[in-house]
Amino acid sequence: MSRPSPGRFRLQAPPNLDAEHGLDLLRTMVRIRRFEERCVELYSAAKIRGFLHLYIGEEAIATGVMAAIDLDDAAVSTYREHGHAIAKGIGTDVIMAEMLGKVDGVSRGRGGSMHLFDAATRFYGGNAIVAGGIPLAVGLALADKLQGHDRVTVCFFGEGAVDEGAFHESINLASLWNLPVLFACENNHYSMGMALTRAEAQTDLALKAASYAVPAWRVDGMDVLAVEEATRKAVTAIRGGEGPVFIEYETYRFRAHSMYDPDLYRDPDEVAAWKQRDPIPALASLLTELGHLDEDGLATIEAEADAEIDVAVTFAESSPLEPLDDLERFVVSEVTP
Ligand SMILES: Cc1ncc(C[n+]2csc(CCOP(=O)(O)OP(=O)(O)O)c2C)c(N)n1
Repeated sequence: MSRPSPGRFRLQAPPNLDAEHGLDLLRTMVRIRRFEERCVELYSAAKIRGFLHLYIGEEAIATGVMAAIDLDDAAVSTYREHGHAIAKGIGTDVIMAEMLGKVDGVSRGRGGSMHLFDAATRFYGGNAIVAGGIPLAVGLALADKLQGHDRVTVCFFGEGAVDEGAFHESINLASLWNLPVLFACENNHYSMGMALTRAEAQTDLALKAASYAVPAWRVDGMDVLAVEEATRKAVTAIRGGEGPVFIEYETYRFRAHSMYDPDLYRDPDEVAAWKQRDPIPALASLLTELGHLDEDGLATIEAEADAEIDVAVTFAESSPLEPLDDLERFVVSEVTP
């Protein structure tokens, strides 16, 4: 796989970068990072159970993409979705309660880490099935088109999902029917322990999308400003009725696939090289160079994020488990004679 070139990772400032907007992007990335770091602690304390897939290292994508879409646009995600959910605007309190399986969780504690869902912010999951969200996103986009809504659906998935038939069937229909959907492929180069280069004969993912007559391009997923700019361009075209777009955001997860994964398949030098491209210090450095941030400002952003997560954990811990009497609520069964 491609290894980033050594040396300091420098972001290019777009000429019109607004200081407050840059700081907002930084705040969102820090909030996501701190949320997940706290999840690691809670997992070690057995307060979070089951699977836990962390997004650490990939925060620039959720942050940049959500900054480029409207509140009324929809997002569909995967099991690595905490960052998407936070950036979409769901409260960290109700997300944390869901992580702990509590009734005040965003899915009433019935979903946990992989099944965050919130209709109010048009965040349509969290999905444990690789590529499972892609047909759903295309369905949402079809519904918007048929109902005449001027809305876009963003569908996040990993490069591993491009191996799945559901991806190919969905992107084909989206193209054929000219649907308002952004295929947001987060290429972190590994599908569990399987490197992209070992799984796919053609590793140029944009080329696959282009074969369905979908405009497709690749962007540096560690550069939040580049992510936002590319996504804005795509969303403008989609909203303009030009049909779907595919973007490959090149990224890397700094941690193992899940908490159960000993991570023996990645060269530690490769991991270390990608950590040099951490999107958070990269943006902080740029904002500092531009005079929009100093050490105190960064410390404040970090302290605010920590305080927010403290409140979220307190809320989650004090929320009850769903009462046993509710066990059969929302369970639909059909008895055939
Ligand atoms: C249909 C299906 N096949 C296999 C799995 C097991 N599985 C869970 S995560 C994963 C890796 C997917 O990698 P990718 O789509 O690149 O996303 P990433 O985990 O890298 O974010 C696999 C194969 C699954 N959940 N669903």
